[in-house]
Amino acid sequence: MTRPSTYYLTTPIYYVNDSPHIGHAYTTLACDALARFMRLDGHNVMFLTGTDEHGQKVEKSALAAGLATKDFVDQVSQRFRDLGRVMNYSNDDFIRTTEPRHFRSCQELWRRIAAGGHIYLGKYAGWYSVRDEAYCAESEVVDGADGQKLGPGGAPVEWVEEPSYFFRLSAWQDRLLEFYEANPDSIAPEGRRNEVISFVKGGLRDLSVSRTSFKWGVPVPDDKDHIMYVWLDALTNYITAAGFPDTESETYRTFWPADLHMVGKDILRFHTVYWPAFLMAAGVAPPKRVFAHGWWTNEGEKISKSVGNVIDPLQIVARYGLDQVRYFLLREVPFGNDGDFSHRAVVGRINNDLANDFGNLAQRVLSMINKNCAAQVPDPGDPSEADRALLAAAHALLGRLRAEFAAQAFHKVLVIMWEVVGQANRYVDEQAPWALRKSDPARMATVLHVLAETIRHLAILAQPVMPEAAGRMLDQLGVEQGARGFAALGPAHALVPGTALPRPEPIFPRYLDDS
Ligand code: ME8
Repeated sequence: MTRPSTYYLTTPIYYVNDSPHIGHAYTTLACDALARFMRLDGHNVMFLTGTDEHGQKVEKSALAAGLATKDFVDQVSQRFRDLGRVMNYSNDDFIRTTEPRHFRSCQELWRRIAAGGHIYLGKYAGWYSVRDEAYCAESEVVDGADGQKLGPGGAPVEWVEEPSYFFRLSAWQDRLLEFYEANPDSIAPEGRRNEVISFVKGGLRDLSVSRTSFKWGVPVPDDKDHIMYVWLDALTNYITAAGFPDTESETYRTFWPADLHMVGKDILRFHTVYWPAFLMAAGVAPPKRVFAHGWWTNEGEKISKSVGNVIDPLQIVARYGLDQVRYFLLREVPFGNDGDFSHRAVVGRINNDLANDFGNLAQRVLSMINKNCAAQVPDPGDPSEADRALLAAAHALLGRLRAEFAAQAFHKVLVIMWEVVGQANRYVDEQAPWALRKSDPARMATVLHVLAETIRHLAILAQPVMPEAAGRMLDQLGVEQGARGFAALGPAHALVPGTALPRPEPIFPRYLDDS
């Protein structure tokens, strides 16, 4: 037997300074849909998420909460795990940067970078944004209200002067540009790639990679006065989970380099400039691809704690239903673009796409089978041209979706699936199986079989985005657990006539507006 191909994908690891919000839920959701798709398509998948627990921002939040830093990070990290359960994420691992395996990995990466002569001791004197955990060049800093200095993202910056180790990032400009050139898919979408290339072409300054003014971090090997810069520590999580520094281990050899780091556009530079440079300096292969998605706003406004409009994923799941939220987030916005979360938009998607289009299709067909075919899969008979056309569209879905998942075009996946939902709804209207019940029961059976087969394809393919709802739909079609992978798509695994079906229950109820 040939070994299945492998796929390693990661989310950012989230700061534990505060509870998770919709933005965090979104990134991990996108990865979850992709991980599920790849597994159902027969790949050996490793899907990683976790929490970023060091640095000044987290330390300050712990202080403000009046808790010991370790107790605070334990508590908040747990909220991210809990979110994972509520959102039905299928991650294979959850990494915390406070774990021993991660200390070992960071320190070994540092040693390898240092051994190559890429690190030197100096002194940092410049601006630092605690909110972004980022150094800011003088030219990036602007005056805000009350004389407060602000960094490029609008976050306050403070003047820092301290002994620091530096990474010779300036020496990596040409090699990074060569890497981008040789690997055109390594940064997506295209606009983000261009942004990174022009940033690197503008010249790179050496990067401060250690801090001495506080202690909440991974100690620099052989120099107890320094802890590692939180971004060097955080980025390293991706190789820690793959087993680094045990580069001969099965996991590492199977999964590194990662196939995809999914991130938000705010942290693109860290992932596409610093991270590949650190890795290349240590003699480790860089990740194959970084995709930077867009930003969610709430009813048109920037989501921020100070505005008080942070969207709690637990609340929206309780209000709208889990798979409804999963569908909405991936369908509403072309993946990569910014998007707006509004109650109206969510209700529109639930009532139109899910209840009217897909839910109603399944409910109509399954009820007719229940009533008119003795609750058994009907006999396919001889297909007509119209039957073949609909089935052909259903059979063609996998190939089309593969291409869209490979490009992380989640919204297109759903648009394509709904084309077939629409086609099936038109077919029901044209074939009017209810009118055939008396006049031509054999033809009615054929029509209902074609429809059930189409729904089987749609439900199998809907599992990555809506695992629970699609699973219930497959239950209602009598599809066994072992026949839900993509290997079961196509005519060879068609529903078997005579299979008893349970009583159909509506899967996507309408949302009755309460606002
Ligand atoms: O940056 N819309 O963690 P973080 C969409 N620890 N996505 C959003 C969002 C929004 N409004 N807000 C946040 C960090 N996100 C570092 C990462 S990785 C080695 C270290 C998502 O808690 C988006 O994925 O600030 C963004 O990149 C991430 O949360 C930032 O999470």
